[in-house]
Amino acid sequence: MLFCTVTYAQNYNEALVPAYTLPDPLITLNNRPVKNAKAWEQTRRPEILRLFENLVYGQMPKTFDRISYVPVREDRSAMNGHAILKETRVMIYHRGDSVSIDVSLFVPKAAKGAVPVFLLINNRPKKNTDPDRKEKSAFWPAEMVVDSGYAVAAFHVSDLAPDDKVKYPEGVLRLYPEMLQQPNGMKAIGSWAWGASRIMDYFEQEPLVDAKQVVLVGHSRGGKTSLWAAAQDQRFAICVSNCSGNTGAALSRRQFGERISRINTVFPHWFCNNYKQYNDRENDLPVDQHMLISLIAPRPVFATNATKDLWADPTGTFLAMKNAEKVFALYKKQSRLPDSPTPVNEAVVNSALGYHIREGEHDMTAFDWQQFIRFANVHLRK
Ligand code: GTR
Repeated sequence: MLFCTVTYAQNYNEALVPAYTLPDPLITLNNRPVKNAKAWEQTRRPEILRLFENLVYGQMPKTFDRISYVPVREDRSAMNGHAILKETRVMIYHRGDSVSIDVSLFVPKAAKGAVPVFLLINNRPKKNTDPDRKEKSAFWPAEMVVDSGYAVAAFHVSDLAPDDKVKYPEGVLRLYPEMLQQPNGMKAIGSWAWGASRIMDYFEQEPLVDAKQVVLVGHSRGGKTSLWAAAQDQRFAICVSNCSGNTGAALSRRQFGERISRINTVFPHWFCNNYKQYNDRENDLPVDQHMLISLIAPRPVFATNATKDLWADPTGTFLAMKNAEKVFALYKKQSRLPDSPTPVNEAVVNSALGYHIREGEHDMTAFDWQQFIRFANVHLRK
């Protein structure tokens, strides 16, 4: 038997980053400068959104027949009496078929009125978001978030699309099978992002939470998803993208750590088929990831990295955030990111574009969540 191993040359040496020119978020495809928020919203933002839809993440379905919110469980003395737990099944019906998304929501018991909520896109095993709190994980430190006065919620990506290159159509895409034939049809990451928006639909009619103050959180592949969901759906108030790396918050053109060719080969079920044209052709893409972050403006974005996670290109993430600043500036939203990457473990939160690099591995930890809460404290009114 012949074993064939494909190796991908990965660069971890800053000196070997090739020279590159980023597409300008403020120059239209017709070469016109974008000078104000109106021109951004009317011309350039839709243009960039279409490019990401058609070339990277794939289009999302715009309609469905019906949605319903089925109460599953309510426990008014969860977390030793500190929280109300509400479990709900969000059911989406289309063309005689349906998908269901289970959402767990903890709301501080002491809250008066609707509270802001952190929503996690869970791409790790379900035990990380155990509603019974028998298992506790720093990946979703629900008690800590509730103690800070916020509600906290989670759903699991597998309810929308299995994270598997063969099985990914066995979720939302069952309702929209035509997308599978389209070169710009969404796959798993689009399906997960679509799910985040359906949870937003639920929040809009859930009296315990303030749907105008939803902080969407994702880690790694979930962090790619949180950015794409917040870019698409302007109802999300804040986006947190933790260690999201390639095709997340990191610039592709730097070709540092993971590259487009590698992500499309190992995870062919994440992005649309058109994206594969850009394998080893980063410079031919009319977008780079600073433009994805720009689409979220003027809403605050917080991105993170970890010192040992060079795969996700921390410097490229910081630079993507820096290169989105001028779009936020159209809205007079100040970025206080320094000119060069921040010192380890020092979060910049008092800024429309927030960032930290944490000591340690590719992960989402209590330290990360403490900074998300600080960031929300600055940008939301509780
Ligand atoms: C890696 C992948 C990254 C990131 C990560 C994760 O294998 O190359 O892009 O998504 O998985 O999701 O933890």
